[in-house]
Amino acid sequence: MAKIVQVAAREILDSRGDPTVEAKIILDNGLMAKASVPSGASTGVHEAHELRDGDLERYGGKGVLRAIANISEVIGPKIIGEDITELSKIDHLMLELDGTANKEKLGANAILAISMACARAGALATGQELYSYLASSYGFSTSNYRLPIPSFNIFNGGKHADTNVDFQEFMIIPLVDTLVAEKIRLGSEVFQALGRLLKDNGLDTNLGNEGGYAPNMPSSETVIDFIIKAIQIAGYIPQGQVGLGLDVGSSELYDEASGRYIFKLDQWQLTAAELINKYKEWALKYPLVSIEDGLAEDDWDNWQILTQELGSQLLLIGDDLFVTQAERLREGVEKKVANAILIKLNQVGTVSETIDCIKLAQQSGYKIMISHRSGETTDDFIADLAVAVGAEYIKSGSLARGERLAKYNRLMEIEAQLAGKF
Ligand code: 2PG
Ligand code: MG
Repeated sequence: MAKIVQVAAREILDSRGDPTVEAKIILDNGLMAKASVPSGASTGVHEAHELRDGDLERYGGKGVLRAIANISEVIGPKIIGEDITELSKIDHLMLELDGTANKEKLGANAILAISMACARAGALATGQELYSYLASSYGFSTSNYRLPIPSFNIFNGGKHADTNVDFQEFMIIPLVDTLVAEKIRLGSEVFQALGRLLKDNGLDTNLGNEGGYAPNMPSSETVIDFIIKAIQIAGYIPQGQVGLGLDVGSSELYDEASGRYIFKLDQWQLTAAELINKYKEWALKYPLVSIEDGLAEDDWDNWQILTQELGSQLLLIGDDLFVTQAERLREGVEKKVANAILIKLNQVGTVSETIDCIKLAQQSGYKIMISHRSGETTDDFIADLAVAVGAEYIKSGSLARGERLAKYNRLMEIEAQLAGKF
């Protein structure tokens, strides 16, 4: 089998113009694969460590030259000569080299770039598509692929926009049982309708970090009202054909001192119990399907109550809560907290650990939503990952901006390939 002969890395820029890591693996058969890693804005405190230079002379301290050096000087020499199909072993070697609990020595950005590039190189070396290679390498079905339902973030707020909207993401979720390409068409048509509607109402149609519209708004509820109207204008039926998803990003809104969730725009200062009541009210009033990070990352007790109250009705997705780490998820399963998990490769830092977490979630009956980050590259790895593991959902932002569409376009490519059409 092919062996690694060369490992390289460089600093590239992500969709916010901040530096990030791209890695390259060259094999002894001459094949080459690359991968690049994303970066979050509303990061959970329990995420793996993203190594940045801190040298204020370059990129305001956000450079990643130390992570790059760790790849060429530390990781490279260790993995050169390894069989490329031994992905778990390579990931394990990097964990050993790092030796810390949260990858702060080498950086999760350095480790993940190599982990992903190795997966890609392995797929090339074995003549497979990445989704099929990931599925077979990690023991998932390679005959019954399921394409994930996209959750499109068409309105951006919170840390992803410099506006007055506190909720981070307002998503539309196609509920019709059809091709992924048709779900993407639906998403695009609603997105375009929302743009026209905002414009007709004198509102700004500039885009936020994830490609959704990001105007200032009179209240959080008016955002939902506009979206529902856009669904109808585009010719679809809210609830019947399209549901709504929210990422509250509530860890960012939680005030430690008062124990309250502060929503400035709506002038709410809510206890967890009051916020849960708000969600219950909205679940009755709106075609709500999912709430992500409805409560803060360490508010386990209230998460339990939220799950008891709404878990049978809604997808309650843990993002900052679980940070794609099996340990945190295990605690959640024991405490009966949430019923779905957001999966972000860079929250944990290797492909193998990501897959371990996905397997634990699946065994525990949790639904999977594979996710991008707010700072992205055009790398479309997560589309293949979602198909490989049979994830129920994927989110990759809106229906605009190349780095968001790279993932949706790849999903459509996979769908066409599986149908023998491309
Ligand atoms: C989230 C993500 C992606 P960020 O909170 O779910 O949408 O945002 O990458 O900023 O953490
Ligand atoms: Mg989130």
